[in-house]
Amino acid sequence: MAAGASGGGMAGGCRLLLLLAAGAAGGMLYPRESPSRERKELGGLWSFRADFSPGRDAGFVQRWYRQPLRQTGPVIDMPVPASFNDITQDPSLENYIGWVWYEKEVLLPLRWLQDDLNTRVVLRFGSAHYYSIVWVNGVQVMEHEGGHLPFEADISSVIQGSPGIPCRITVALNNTLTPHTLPPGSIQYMNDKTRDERMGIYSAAGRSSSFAMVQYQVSVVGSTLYSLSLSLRDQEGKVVATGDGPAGELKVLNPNLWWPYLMHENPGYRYSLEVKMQTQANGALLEDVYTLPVGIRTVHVTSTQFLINGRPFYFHGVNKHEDADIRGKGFDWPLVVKDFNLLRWLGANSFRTSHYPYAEEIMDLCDAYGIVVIDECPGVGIKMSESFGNKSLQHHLVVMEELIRRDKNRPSVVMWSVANEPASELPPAGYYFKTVIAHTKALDPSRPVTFVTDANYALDHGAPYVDVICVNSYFSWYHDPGHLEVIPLQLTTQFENWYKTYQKPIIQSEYGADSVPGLHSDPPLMFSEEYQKAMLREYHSVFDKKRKEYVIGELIWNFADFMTNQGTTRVLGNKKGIFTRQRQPKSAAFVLRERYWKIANESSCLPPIIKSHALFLK
Ligand code: GCB
Repeated sequence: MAAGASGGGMAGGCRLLLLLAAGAAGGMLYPRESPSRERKELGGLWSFRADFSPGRDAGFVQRWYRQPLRQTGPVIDMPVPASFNDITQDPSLENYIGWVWYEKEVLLPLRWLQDDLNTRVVLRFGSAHYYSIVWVNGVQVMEHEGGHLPFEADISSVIQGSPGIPCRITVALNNTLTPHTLPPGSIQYMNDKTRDERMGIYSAAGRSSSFAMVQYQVSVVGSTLYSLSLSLRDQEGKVVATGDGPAGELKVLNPNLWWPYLMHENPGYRYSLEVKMQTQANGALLEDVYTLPVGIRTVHVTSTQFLINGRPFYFHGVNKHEDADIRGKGFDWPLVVKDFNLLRWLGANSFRTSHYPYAEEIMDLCDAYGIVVIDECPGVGIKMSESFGNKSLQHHLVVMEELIRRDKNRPSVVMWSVANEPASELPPAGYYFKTVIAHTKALDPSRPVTFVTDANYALDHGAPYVDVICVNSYFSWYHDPGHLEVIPLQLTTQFENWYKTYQKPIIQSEYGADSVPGLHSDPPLMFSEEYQKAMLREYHSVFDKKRKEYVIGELIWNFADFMTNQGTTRVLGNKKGIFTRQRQPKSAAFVLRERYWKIANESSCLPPIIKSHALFLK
């Protein structure tokens, strides 16, 4: 199976959103309820059918979307959000690649279905991996390429005028990856009779002085004659600035800045920007209201530092995955809150969304708790030379547009990552990353841009274009396995080579070792908990020297164990977690916890912070 295909499924869930006819829908806002907006969650059990026909095309030939799915053949219950691969006991589904069909019949409130109320009904998917076609009552309403990012369509004309009839939503979903998808992939048919060697691949601006200027831009669709008013409220509900018109600046006196967790006693401060639009339709006054949380902060990169609100910020954090037992990749509130509690316990102030955008609800909590995010697009595994061609490049640009459109207003997002470990030593990588990074900066000039490299510093064609060098290395694991003693020399050399070449700050964006929980060995041998701890200590002693110079962060690989394709380096998945897949700490978690709290206490101007098991206080 191609790497990445196991993420198949409707992970982000789908949402139905009611908007007024002339609602401020530009920019595909996250569906928040307001006096003018209602929302209906569509998660839960859906009917599901995988298309096992030889060409995987029976669903299209027989037009399964024209009737209830159960009438086309056998269906099973499938929870949404979740990965369909991980739910059943059927091995043919676990490794299934191709078209699968989801369907749900929904009863909508009567007032949504009347066509004379100027209501707009929008069907929205948070994430569906990888290619989706959606029908409502047999009418195709949208098509979207790419997982992890939202897409939506106005379905008012399809459903209005027929009250009482359930709204049947049918989704055909294809998880096939090709050299031109993001992530790229390829399918390998296991019908080779010879044995050979195979490779598996895989709105805000701010300042810290006595006032801040918040720039805004509102786009309105569906009306040209409207009035817009904006008010910015602080957390006490006091209006601190007002504005009108579709673009402008709000001046905030003595602003409360958005600070990262552990850098301030009140991290994650957000104002509420209420946008009100009024218009006339058919003689009636229509009003649409949307409230956006807004943080005020600045980000700057120098040749040796990463500054948030003018103060040096050191990333002591993790890389994560949206992954858990049973559900696979799928949004889950208990898991999300557990993970944030573990981040707090650990004293982590940041994470990278390796290797794809995470659910918007997770991003909301990062904004609220002050967890700093390096927001990564699904550009993982760009290894084949054909994945650097124009077709892939154009798609990559579109994905960056979708990601920035979704997350641009988030104070927690301090940097975009356009890829993870591409084959950036290949010559076409130069033009490719120059273009992707320039496009990203043009879309969002306010944030630095990077990609995560594991290429040799002297051969990397993409590194000249990044603002921060993010480098992954697995000394004593993938390189010189079992030899912990190589770490000090190799890691020091790694940092010095990158810095002397580029004079840009460096984040160790991945380092790690697998450990099977409960496996012990002294002296430390690979896969034991002791080996993982010893590897951490060796890395940390080098970080401590270099963070006095230009190393600005360390992100452990990985926060928790996670499932992968099978392989000789995998023991029921990747075991580089410092927590198990069930979120219990391994010995390494305690080592990291001591370290992160120590760094937080050293670099904070606050009184010593007490380690706490409590929830984030909000
Ligand atoms: C890496 C990748 C990450 C893998 C990790 C590993 O370099 O970026 O996706 O999971 O190594 O443990 O193999």
